[in-house]
Amino acid sequence: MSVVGIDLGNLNTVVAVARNRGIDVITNETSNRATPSLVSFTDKQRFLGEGAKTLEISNFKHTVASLKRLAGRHYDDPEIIEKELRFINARVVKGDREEAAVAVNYLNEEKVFSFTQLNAMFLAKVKEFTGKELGIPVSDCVISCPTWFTDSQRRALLDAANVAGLNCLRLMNDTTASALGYGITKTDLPDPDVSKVKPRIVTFVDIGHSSCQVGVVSFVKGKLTILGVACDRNLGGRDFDQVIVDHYTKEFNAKYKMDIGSNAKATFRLRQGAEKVKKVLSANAQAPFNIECLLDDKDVSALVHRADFEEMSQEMVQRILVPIQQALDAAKVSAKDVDFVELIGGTTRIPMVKDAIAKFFGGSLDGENKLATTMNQDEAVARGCALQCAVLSPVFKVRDFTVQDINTHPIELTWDVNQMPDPKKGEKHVTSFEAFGAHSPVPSAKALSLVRALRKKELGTTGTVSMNIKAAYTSEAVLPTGTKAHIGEWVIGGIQKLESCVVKEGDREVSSKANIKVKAKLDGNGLISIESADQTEEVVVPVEEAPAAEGEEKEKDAKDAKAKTKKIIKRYPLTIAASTHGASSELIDAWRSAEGEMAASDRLVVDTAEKRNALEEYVYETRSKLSDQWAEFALEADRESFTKILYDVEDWLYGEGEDASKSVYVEKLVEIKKIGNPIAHRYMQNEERPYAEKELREYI
Ligand code: ATP
Ligand code: K
Ligand code: MG
Repeated sequence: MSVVGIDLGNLNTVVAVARNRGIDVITNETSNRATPSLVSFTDKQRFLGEGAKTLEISNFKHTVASLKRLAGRHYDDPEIIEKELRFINARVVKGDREEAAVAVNYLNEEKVFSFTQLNAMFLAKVKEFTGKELGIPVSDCVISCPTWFTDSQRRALLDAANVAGLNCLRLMNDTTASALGYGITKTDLPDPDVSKVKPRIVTFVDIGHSSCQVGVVSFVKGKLTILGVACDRNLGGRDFDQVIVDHYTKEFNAKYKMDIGSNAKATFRLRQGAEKVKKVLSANAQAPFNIECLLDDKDVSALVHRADFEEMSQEMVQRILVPIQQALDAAKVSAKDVDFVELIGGTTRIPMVKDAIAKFFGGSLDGENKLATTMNQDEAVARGCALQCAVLSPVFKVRDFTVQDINTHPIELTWDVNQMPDPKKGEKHVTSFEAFGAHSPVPSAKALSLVRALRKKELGTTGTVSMNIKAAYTSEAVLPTGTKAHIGEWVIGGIQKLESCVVKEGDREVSSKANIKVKAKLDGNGLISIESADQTEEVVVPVEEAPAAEGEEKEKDAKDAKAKTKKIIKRYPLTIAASTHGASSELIDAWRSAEGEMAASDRLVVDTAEKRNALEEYVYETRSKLSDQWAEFALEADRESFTKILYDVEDWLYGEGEDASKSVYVEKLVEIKKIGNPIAHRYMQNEERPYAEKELREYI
């Protein structure tokens, strides 16, 4: 069984696996430890990861980036227009479920794919190259997501994993993954069994390509507790690239009399160049900024000094300190109580960023500081996910390590007390309750006791009624703009009018109400669900006849000892029907079969190219052999006619046969081998070398 951790980055995805020796990062088909998170569509096939990267410019409009960020987002989300579109070259449209989707040309047709599907395509690729490297099919995995991801974004990623055929055991917050990797490998953590020992406080600052996340974490031997988290959802490496782009768009426009902004591809190439410049400046005082044929066949060039870049980025560097302070505040920890600061993510390589963080914690980059670099900043998240997968996997034995995460967005539950409230009696329709507050521990569960008034008219023919429980974020203000507060709705069905719940005045029934016990859970994925719902009633039963049957709880012995009765709580399980942001099982199935078809069609394209290459190779090799080592084993006339046939096949390959099907190439090769094989055979026999037979077999 596979034990895989996937750091699904907005720019790069890193995959780590747990093996007996420890955690290894997997290399992809081009031997890279990080895979570009991209999907590209062409008339013939899809290209995923590395393949898509090579098409980013030539197949500009049909190569999709920012897969993770746009998953589970609403198309009308103002943040998408304001903050995301400039980083996506493909056309973003509204999907069937009003979610963000793209319209691309694929197999000569315009196709719309939701970002859930795009993530599924990409994850399927990750699954494939990881499986190849491991030599076993991959299924169980843990995938990372930003701490600030909302319910709908989390469900989109889980749906994507599901469509890709991955069994995602846990969606793990980025910072928590890094923290687990840190904690489980350190052997010198304070031991809570030793009295008066203070936990170690580490702040993790992860600045990737698109966002910045901070976590303040307390460690003792065998346990980590996330004390506080905060983030800037819109601050990452791409924003540093953007300041260079903005500056040099102006400069090049003036210097070369061009209008870079009018051309999306030119802007994109400038952005790619800017990223390179930014990276060079992390290690050098200056960097050349050259792009050939940027626009109107004109080359552009400049020399960028680190000091200039730092001046341009000053404001952004200050912004990084905001979530750091917020995370400390949430954790109720001061900067001086922090023992170490671990830097994660590519953007923390910028010296100015490092320096600002060092200073914030009372040091400096040149002098003493709290910055620790005990983690691989590019691989820490993937490694943490692989460790979490190992912890969850039944096939692996890992040292016990408890992870206590934290809830970022407070969630309230709302339910209808009464379908038909009577305002004269002061009855209200709904009641609500903040079930999972900000900074409450994750995972956690809450038991709720609800009362649902029953009206005769409601009971209808079935004799039962239902009630709705809704979950929503308490405040939209803390959510990514445009995120709806609504999370999900659960219909609790089968509520009956039990005799014991009827309130009577004499013989007249005044009212009746049902007592309901519900268990709500915020699980390890950060998702809320209603786990169980029961209707309860208190009944008095004689002691002798009270069986300890299933579903019954002993309450307390009734006071009246003479009567020998006691009260018990009877539970009647209720039905739960959930409707959440996740895709329906029908849609998941449809996406799965579409993915299967696309994958098969991609494979066919690759196989066809292989067969075509085999034919081409045979033509060239045979022709040269005919005039060389095979020459004396065929009559001149036969040689000539065969050579002619080979030339014809070559012409066909570059003409009519350019785009033939796999079977046509296979048939053609079989056909010409029928002519070539007897000559090859005679040649081999003559050679009479001990390995001739073997070689011949290989040849045929
Ligand atoms: P996110 O976490 O936002 O989803 P990600 O995980 O894909 O994104 P990382 O791989 O952590 O992001 O970091 C990529 C970013 O780091 C890019 O913006 C890249 O330009 C930047 N980066 C990488 N190396 C350097 C460097 N030497 N100097 C400056 N920036 C760098
Ligand atoms: K990454
Ligand atoms: Mg990242």
